[in-house]
Amino acid sequence: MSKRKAPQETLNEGITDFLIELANYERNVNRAVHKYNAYRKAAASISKYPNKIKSGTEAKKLDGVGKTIAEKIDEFLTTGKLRKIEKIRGDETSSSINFLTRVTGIGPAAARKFFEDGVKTLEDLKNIEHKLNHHQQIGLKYFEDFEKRIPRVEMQKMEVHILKELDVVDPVYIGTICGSYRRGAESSGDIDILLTHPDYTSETEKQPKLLHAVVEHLESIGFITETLSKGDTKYMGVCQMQLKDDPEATEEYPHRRIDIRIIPKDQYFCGVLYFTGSDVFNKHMRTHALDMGFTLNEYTIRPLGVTGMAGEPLLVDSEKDIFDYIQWKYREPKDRIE
Ligand code: DCT
Ligand code: MG
Repeated sequence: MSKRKAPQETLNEGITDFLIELANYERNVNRAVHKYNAYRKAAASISKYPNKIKSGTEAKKLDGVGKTIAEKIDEFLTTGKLRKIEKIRGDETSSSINFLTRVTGIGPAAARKFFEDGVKTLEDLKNIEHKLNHHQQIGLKYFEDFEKRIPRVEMQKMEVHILKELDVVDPVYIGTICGSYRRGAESSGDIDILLTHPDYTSETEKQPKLLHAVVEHLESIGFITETLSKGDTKYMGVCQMQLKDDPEATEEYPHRRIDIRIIPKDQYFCGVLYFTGSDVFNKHMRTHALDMGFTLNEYTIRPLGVTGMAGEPLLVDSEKDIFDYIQWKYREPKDRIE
């Protein structure tokens, strides 16, 4: 999961940028996840709107834009800024906590704790490096690199490279680079890879070896450079595209965040759907699924009985099957914004 969302390059980017800034403030400083979701949802629907918004009233017609957000849009359109944002930026507690959460491994709770202990800046973190856990130490070490978004051309090169190496480990693996890349984004915050293997289904035991074999191979060729966590089904680490694998490159590539998950074959498409996102789209789709009497998550889609109990997982052979079950028109990854 990446820390910072790409700035929106749309007709209404002034508005969507301030909504994302407010969203981050609510999540990181106030730990108000519902408000975070509400701001993200409004930003997502505004970013899809094809006209330049001229008033709060106009914006209010869109999904997820209520009275409070409409008022903020009016203030922004009239004065060119927002008092609430100015206040947040000017407040030391808020700006420090917000800053600290940009380090991977530091969530809102840890950030607040550091702040209360007087740790507020990158320098402060370096001085207490021994008190950071391994994940946070790596976050600090590569802070500048992880702040950089990954250009699509580099994502494409990594995709080719990773899939080629996956084939070396065992040609029967299936791998998909999901996340914003699969949605066609011009840049991505991290690399989200999903794997499956015919020997691994929800009926078999967990097969950590199938995940670890891939990770170890990518380490041995120097692509994966650090490990943040390594579980049975989920790996989090750091990778770097190497100059030897890219003859056209003129300078070293930054280090990038990489997440790899292995999913049972019969659950692969629910996984691909979930990890393609966006997160806002996923919430929307899950809500619609519930309205239609299904419960959908990253593993399965199951019908809900009259008592609200979930039944057996339904057979899924493609992403489209999932849309069909809930009677939704299929949406290509590039259209899965909100
Ligand atoms: N996801 C989700 N809900 C979350 C977090 C993640 O549904 N709270 C899903 C949707 C996207 C996918 O996981 C990968 O997450 P990120 O990497 O955070 O998102 P992204 O869309 O790939 O964006 P970025 O370019 O910033 O990585
Ligand atoms: Mg991502």
